[in-house]
Amino acid sequence: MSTGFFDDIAKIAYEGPDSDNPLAFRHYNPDEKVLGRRMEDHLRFAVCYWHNFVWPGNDPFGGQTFERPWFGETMELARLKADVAFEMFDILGAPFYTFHDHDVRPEGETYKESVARLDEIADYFAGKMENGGPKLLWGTANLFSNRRYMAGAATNPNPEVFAYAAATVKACMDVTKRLGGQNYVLWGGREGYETLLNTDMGRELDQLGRFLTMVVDYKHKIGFEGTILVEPKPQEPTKHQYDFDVATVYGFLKRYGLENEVKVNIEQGHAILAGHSFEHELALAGALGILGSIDVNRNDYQSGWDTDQFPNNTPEVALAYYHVLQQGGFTTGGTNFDAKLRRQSLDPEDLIAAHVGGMDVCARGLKAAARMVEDKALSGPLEERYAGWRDAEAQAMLKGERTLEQIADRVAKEGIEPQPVSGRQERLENIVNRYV
Ligand code: XLS
Ligand code: NI
Ligand code: NI
Repeated sequence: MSTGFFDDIAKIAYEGPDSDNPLAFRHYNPDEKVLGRRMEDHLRFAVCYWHNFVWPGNDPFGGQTFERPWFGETMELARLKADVAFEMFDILGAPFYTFHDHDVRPEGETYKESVARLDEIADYFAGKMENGGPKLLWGTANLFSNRRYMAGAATNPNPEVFAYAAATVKACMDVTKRLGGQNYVLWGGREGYETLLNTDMGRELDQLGRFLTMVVDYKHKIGFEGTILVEPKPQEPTKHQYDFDVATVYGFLKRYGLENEVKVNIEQGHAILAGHSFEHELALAGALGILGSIDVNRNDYQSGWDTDQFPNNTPEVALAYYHVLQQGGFTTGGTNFDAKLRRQSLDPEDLIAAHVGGMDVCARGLKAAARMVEDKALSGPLEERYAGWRDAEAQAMLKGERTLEQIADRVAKEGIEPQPVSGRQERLENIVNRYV
């Protein structure tokens, strides 16, 4: 039986670009083939639990603005929340969802009670996931909201907090595996510092390295086939977060020997906070072989906060998917809407409209990116730019078959004097604009 929360909003259908129905897809057409793969299988959309069903609309200057019938700390309300959530996944035709333990059940008085409640709600989810229901893109543990984590989880100066966090992650991995989750995410919300005056950075990094190593060991022990993903973010809530950006995470993984075990979940807003573009982070992760999944959203470019708005900039999204496609597309990863309404958007319909718009922008971006791939619009010029490296002598230098002295001899003997060529940036920008 329906909860009635979404009233008479019907399942969203694809109606094509000319439709004037505010609750229809104009671009997202799940079965349409893009580069030989169904659009739904390319984009692998996930709806997140926390922004939609947990956040009350507060900001630093004001409290709750949303009034939702499931707000409250009982298991009965947690089931009502699940009923509404799965109704929304169904209305949107979202193939996946994501959650933190903290989002889906009230925390218990003890660790044991919290785990029992998580297990109970996971059973409830399992029932809703049967018969073609949505799948779990990833699960994660909230290791940042409770005051016990104020000085970090794995990086806490108190080993009891480290142990509590480890126990909590174990329980969340168990549930993620049981629900067939395709990834497990670790975002280190408070794994960082507020001030170096009370922080031993080397020690904290070693704690984090140990923690992640145990997560990987446990994944293998229980035969979890999903991918372990770390989600970089430079700051907020801490002043400095250890998983600053893709480059920093890669260095960290290398140091602890985890670079073949762990990939990254890259979020647009976090890239911006780190002073990068989204495509910078995606291209770098691709180059390093650790691109796993994306959290799509957008930050306000003036405010400087992680505003988690729904994506609405097609050219930006197109370049993001271009880099995803360059990596062969998603395998276990997908497109998670880590995005929330503005606090004045009170209506149930706002929740649906926000996702419909976001899904359409992503679909448009994907289609534009696919056409650029097909036409070799960017890869052609790129190949040409590096064409000199195909030369046998150039290859010999790269393979380590030449020394500095040998190269110096050749440059002198052949009288090599390199001539600069145009980088053609504006011409390439014009090309991209023809597609988006
Ligand atoms: C917060 C993060 C968080 C993760 C999951 O900024 O984006 O929502 O995606 O813990
Ligand atoms: Ni975020
Ligand atoms: Ni995120």
